[in-house]
Amino acid sequence: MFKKILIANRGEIAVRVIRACHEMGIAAVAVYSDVDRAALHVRKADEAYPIGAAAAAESYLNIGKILEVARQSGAEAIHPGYGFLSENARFAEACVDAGVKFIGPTAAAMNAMGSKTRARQAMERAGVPFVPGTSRGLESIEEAEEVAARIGYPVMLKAAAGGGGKGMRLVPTPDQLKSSLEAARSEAERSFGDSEVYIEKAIVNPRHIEMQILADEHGNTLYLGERECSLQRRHQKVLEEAPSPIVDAEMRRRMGEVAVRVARAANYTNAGTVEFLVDPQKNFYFLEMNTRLQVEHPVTELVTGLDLVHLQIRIAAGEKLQLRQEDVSIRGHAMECRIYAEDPDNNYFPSPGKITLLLAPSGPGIRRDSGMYEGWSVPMDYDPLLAKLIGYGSDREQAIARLTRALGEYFVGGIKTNISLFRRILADADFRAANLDTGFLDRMLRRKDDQQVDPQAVQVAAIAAGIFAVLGGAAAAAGERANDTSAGKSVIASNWKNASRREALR
Ligand code: MV4
Repeated sequence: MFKKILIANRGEIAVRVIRACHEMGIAAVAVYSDVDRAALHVRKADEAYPIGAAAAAESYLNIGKILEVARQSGAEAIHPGYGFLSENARFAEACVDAGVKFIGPTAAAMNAMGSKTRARQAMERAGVPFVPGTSRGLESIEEAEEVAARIGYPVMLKAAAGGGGKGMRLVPTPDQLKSSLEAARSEAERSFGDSEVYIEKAIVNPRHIEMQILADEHGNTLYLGERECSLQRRHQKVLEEAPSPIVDAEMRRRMGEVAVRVARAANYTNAGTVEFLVDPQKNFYFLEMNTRLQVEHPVTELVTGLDLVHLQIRIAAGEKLQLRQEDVSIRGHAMECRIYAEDPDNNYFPSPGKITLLLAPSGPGIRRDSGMYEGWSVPMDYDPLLAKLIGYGSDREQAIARLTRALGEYFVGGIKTNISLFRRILADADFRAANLDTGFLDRMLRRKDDQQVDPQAVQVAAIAAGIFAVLGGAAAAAGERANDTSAGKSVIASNWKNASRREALR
């Protein structure tokens, strides 16, 4: 087993991996950019090294710098977390060249999945079901018209180098095909430097369900059940759960076996995720494979009782999986809320700043994977994910009840967060009935009646204003500073202002 691992990441996922290292008796090496000197992952690691300026290209994407720290610190392996270098085949290759074990799949497996058309060709050979369409780039508008007419509208144009929704275009009718193809091509060229575009039949109102897989370096490949990830906005997942409310044991076995076939076809090792689109009739189609540990891995951990990061490290160290498929079982229900530093009243725009007060929930059935602490300032340079709050229960209802209770306990002062969004989602009748698809959140956010204020909330606000008026007034009378925590700064309280506020509340 490794004695020391470098974590080439930041935030909650770096903390998550450091925890696994410590549980396994492994020393953890952190790297940090200029703005992350005081970040939580730096504090929790056994050693920490600066790697450059805030811009990710200078630090967390800087392959040379990170390998230099690995050499200097004597780390034998690197865990990339998610994002940053986690799916970069050149980095995986550079690790091999530097004699450091990359905790993840090989560069070859990443490359096999990197091009969507190449992945489709491989899956065609492996007999994996995918959405009807082409498995190579479109040569001409005539070809596009011919294929679209054969598979039927609506169709979807996708960039071969894309993924995660970038460079994708929905074409509802034939008259829009030509302009959409031109637009998709130029967007693909601009975003990926590769104008290859292919065509698929569009699935209307699909669910997004993904299967976790795990493969050791001795030919053993397992599936660990699915995650329902349909609640997303602008291709950003917001809430995930396991198991999917629509997947029964038989469908899980079929999806799992397909996912294992996908992984085997790519000679895949370590942890990976096979994404499926599921239509309203529960037909499922291979979409793409994510060659990393995912943000939402905790829901799988809670329902399987397995620690995915421990298993990743063991696999990378060359151990054989001690687990057989029949040992994997799903128990209970787990649900994850992604807590972002963003402003619900300003179209969920990022809201960096100093965390002035932090009251964190815990208690039965609650797991919190967090990268923040009170007094820390959220930098504006990275993804605004602050923490993940995960609820677990014996069934979906209990998981929702515990999560709702925990969200009520959560208070993050000084910055705006999307915590209130989850209270709305968890209270939604369609959500509770598990009527979900990838359009759910947009529909919920557009609904007017949902946005009307709760009369009780108005009373609570009035009471809070009253308390502020009295306490703020007292502070002003004593010539002290009153804390205006909502703006994250101190203000001199004005006796005049306080007097008029008290008047207004009479
Ligand atoms: C689709 C689709 C419908 N039909 N493909 C979006 C992300 C990218 N990885 C694939 N995506 C989609 N591909 C066909 N043939 C609908 C989506 C899609 C989607 C997929 C998963 C999760 C959320 C989504 C939101 C909008 C569209």
